[in-house]
Amino acid sequence: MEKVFARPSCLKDKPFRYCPGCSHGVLHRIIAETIDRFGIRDRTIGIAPVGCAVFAYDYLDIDMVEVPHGRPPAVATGMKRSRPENIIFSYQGDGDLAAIGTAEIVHAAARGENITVLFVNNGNYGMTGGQMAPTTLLGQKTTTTPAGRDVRSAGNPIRVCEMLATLDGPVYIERVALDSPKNILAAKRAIQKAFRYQIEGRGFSLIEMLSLCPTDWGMAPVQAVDWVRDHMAPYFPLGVYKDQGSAGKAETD
Ligand SMILES: Cc1ncc(C[n+]2csc(CCOP(=O)(O)OP(=O)(O)O)c2C)c(N)n1
Repeated sequence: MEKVFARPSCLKDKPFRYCPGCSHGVLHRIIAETIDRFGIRDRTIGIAPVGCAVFAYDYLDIDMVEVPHGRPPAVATGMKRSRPENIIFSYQGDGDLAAIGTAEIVHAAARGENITVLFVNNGNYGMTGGQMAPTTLLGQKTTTTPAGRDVRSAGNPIRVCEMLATLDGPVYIERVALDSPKNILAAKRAIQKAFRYQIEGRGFSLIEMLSLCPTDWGMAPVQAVDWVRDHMAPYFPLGVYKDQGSAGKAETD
């Protein structure tokens, strides 16, 4: 009998502790499948800061480093420069990457470091109970914006892909969503491409993933799927913002 499906070798055989409908488990699987696909398990190092990403070490059976809030691009820079044979990816939430770590991501992108950044945009600070993040939508209720985010006091949400795509440093920037099987497959192709570009030495890649956080959004998972499609994606359009390596071969599922 032909085997058509198997657990990725670097995904541990244990249940995820994430909330129902959370996107982190989906992303963990995609990362594990990508590492298996390229046969890079022995030389891949993941970097996770605080935030729900901190649990990734518990599921991905690879070398993982935990770093302070917002600092993954700085740590990734040092690791990649000192050990260029390793494949280095960061796994960052929107509070991490777009608030406390804004300086680090902007400068790592501007320098064009040969690293892969996986950016989980779930519209809030998930781990600490759903506070406003830079990506919280106008009008969106969070624990720190109980009446909805107000532009007069909290400013506008930040579109990270669009902002970083203005820099000369990055090679590849794409925004995807983890809200449907079709979009998850597209996310997998984007992540594979970003890893391939690093393996080929092309430079800095960032994949932003619109992700579900039903618990902190106060929604059922099915409502959260609708929220991503109807509210997040119109403000954060999916698509490729920069791809300077597209002459390479296309990814397959
Ligand atoms: C320097 C520092 N400041 C604040 C915190 C508290 N803290 C822990 S997780 C977190 C928010 C993480 O949100 P995000 O990066 O969006 O990730 P998510 O949990 O939503 O996946 C904060 C503020 C901390 N651990 N360290």
